[in-house]
Amino acid sequence: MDSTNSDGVPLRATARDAFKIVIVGGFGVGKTTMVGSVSEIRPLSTEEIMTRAGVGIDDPTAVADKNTTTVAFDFGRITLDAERVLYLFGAPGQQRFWFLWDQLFGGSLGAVVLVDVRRLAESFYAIDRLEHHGMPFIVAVNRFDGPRPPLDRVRAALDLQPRVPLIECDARERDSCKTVLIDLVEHLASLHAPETTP
Ligand SMILES: Nc1nc2c(ncn2[C@@H]2O[C@H](COP(=O)(O)OP(=O)(O)OP(=O)(O)O)[C@@H](O)[C@H]2O)c(=O)[nH]1
Ligand SMILES: [Mg+2]
Repeated sequence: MDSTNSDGVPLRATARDAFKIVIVGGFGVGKTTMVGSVSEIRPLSTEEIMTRAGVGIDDPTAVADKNTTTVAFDFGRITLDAERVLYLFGAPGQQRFWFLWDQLFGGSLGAVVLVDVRRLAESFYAIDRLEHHGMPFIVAVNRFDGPRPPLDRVRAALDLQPRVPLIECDARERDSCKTVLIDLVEHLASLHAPETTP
């Protein structure tokens, strides 16, 4: 029997394999936006109005028109094919909720680290935690207005290993987000592919 969300694509009866993917990154880099853009079901989100609890901790200046923040996680779904679905979990970005990340990583196959180049340092913690967990990830630079440094400079600034894919995206565009997820799935597949001998 199909399980149908109130305003979304029904989960196919043939779906057998579910893969959990986490979208992680610093405060206000566009994680909730990405889950909402790409999810085929109305995403579950835990947005709350930002309060004074974040004053002095979070830096809202780079995201001036932002007045809500994720306090637990975002959840969405995308069907890959008849048998496989991705479940997307968007992590909360405010530092005071980072303790939730380790639980969110449980059972995840891989992660997307979403980055705002204006605040690169906020990505360090995400990369550090993923490396600590040994979880494969790719890095996606979310295109905000402002500077567009070349990707090789971003790679150097983040001290990314050569095998970690680094791409650009627009978290507001469904096709762009789909490309990010496909790149992650291809990266995961390449890590599990048997070594070929010349
Ligand atoms: N210009 C531009 N704005 C964006 C883009 N992606 C997101 N935004 C805006 O940036 C703000 C932050 O988006 P969110 O999706 O809430 O960010 P988040 O990473 O989930 O934030 P937290 O959960 O609070 O850490 C929102 O006001 C979005 O409308 C983008 O690609 N370009
Ligand atoms: Mg969010």
